[in-house]
Amino acid sequence: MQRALVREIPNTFDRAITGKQGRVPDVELARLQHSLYRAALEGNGYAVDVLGGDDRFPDCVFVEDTAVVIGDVVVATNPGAESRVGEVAAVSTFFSDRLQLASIEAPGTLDGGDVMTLGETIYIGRSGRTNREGAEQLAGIAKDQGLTSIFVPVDGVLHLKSAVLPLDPKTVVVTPGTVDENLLSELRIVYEHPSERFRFSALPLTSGTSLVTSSAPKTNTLLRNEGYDLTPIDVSEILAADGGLTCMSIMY
Ligand code: CIR
Repeated sequence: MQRALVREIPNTFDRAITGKQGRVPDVELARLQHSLYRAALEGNGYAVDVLGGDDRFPDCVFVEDTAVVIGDVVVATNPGAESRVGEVAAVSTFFSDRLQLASIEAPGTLDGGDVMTLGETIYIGRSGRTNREGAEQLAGIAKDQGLTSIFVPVDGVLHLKSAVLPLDPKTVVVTPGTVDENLLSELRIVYEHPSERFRFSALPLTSGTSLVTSSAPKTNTLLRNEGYDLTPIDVSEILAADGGLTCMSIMY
């Protein structure tokens, strides 16, 4: 059975890191939205494991950034934001008796939001959070698992997956002008609607539908017209903290 690890919203979520000046997430609404996200995963056949939130770490709900699963290996990251480094321990402990453990070591830094595995290729964003050493360490681990790495410089956005969202193993939705699209030449690109920049996020599920953000209705219509089955959900308070749909779970 497909499983997903999620982590609850801490009481301190209104102090999560955000580039959106003056927009403070509403903690209670975020909790409601998070519970609907969990229910959507369960409704689509996932067994959901839940770690408790930790008030010392306002961003801990964004569990994706703390570990990357590649085959039977889970790579504990070294997050690029100092305030998030302590989030990793609980996630590593969770996986320690389930998968083989590897880790990104300082001076390498890496956030899981910069990692996108499609088929036999792993795209690693080189962002403000993921430095060259971190990207190279992950590429080495991925190579041992038979995957080829492509480094993608990411500028002006938080993570690779803030701007490039997989929909299926061959297709990504891209926010125009954010990455060098030559690096994505193995993939088919669909563009986020220009009036919805950074409001689209997607999480393809094994049931065949993709969770998508209801805040990007024009992009969603475009994708439906291409035949994608979409399940829109409202995650306004998650977007307010610069999160999206991939970042709240680790599939394993
Ligand atoms: C941060 O700045 O680290 C959080 N406020 C948002 C992290 C989002 N993570 C992700 O999309 N993978």
